[in-house]
Amino acid sequence: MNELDSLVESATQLFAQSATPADLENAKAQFLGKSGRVTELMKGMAQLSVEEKKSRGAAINVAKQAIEAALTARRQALADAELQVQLKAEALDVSLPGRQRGQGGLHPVSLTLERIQGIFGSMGFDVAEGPEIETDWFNFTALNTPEDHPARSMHDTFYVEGGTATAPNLLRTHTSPMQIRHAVQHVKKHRALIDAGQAMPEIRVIAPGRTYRVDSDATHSPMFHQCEGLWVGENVSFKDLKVIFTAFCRTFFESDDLVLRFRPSFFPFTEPSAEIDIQFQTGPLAGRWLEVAGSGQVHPNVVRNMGLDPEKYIGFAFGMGPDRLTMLRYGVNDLRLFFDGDIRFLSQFQ
Ligand code: 2NM
Repeated sequence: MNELDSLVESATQLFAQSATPADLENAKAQFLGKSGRVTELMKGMAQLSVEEKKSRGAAINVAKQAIEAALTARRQALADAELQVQLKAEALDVSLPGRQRGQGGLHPVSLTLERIQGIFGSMGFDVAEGPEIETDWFNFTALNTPEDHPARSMHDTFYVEGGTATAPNLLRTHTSPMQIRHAVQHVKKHRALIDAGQAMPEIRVIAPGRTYRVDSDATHSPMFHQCEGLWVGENVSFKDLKVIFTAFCRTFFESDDLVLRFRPSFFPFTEPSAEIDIQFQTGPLAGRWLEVAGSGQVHPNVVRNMGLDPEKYIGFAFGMGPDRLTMLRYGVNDLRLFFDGDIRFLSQFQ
């Protein structure tokens, strides 16, 4: 191999060993730069004759062009490689499934409220919803709760700013105030009938919603749900309460042999009053008495506050906790899980 061929070969080799464009440009300078090997060869022709210069010059030029071609090829190869790396890094996997829009769902307690409304709706009950900030009158006084009753203290009830004889200033501690509001509306609507001594259409209503008490542990949340029921007419009895509430519990828990127990109790707004316990005959809770509601015959003072004559109108009322019903139905043992907002817990009820 002659001197020029080996020069081309060593240039090509050095270019091939250059791993980056910067290395390659350094390698280029060694051959084609101002004091590079090719330039040196050109300078070395100074003493040659014209004829010799011609042939030597042509040969050097061939070698120079070969080196330039090798350089161009290597530049292109490095650029291609760099592009491949970049493409790989920025690759978009079009086979990946797209980001799904999450499927929402109802909160387990909302599912229970819907269930309660459906069952009582099928038995002819209206649904009444109203304010969560109430007046002292609707929340306590109208419900025959005495001025010195502990529930009225700041230890048990959340009071808000303001508040006059009529302005709302407490967070309702139960949904019974809504029963009074509904009854008053109903009586107003049928006033003429009532005054003419004719039969008023019965009041049959449930009041579901959020309620608030100063209380917080595994079984009490400062915000909880209630659903109260009211049935008032001229001929409504405790027997009707037993029939209605038994049918409700058996339907709600999908258990035909579920047994109820009415245990004497006390509420300011009912007389007589009873706690309602249920007992499953089968399943994980079988045999235990579980308290699910309070109930009673509406107190004459409360009937009067509805705008009705307690000598003529009688009724029963009950109040239950949808949160507790949800815990029993699904076997949840900590009430706080419902209100922590953890989607991993809540999504199990969809
Ligand atoms: C309960 C227990 C017993 C109740 C009473 C009334 C009203 F408006 F008629 F006075 N509504 N709800 C009642 C009665 C609520 O909850 C444990």
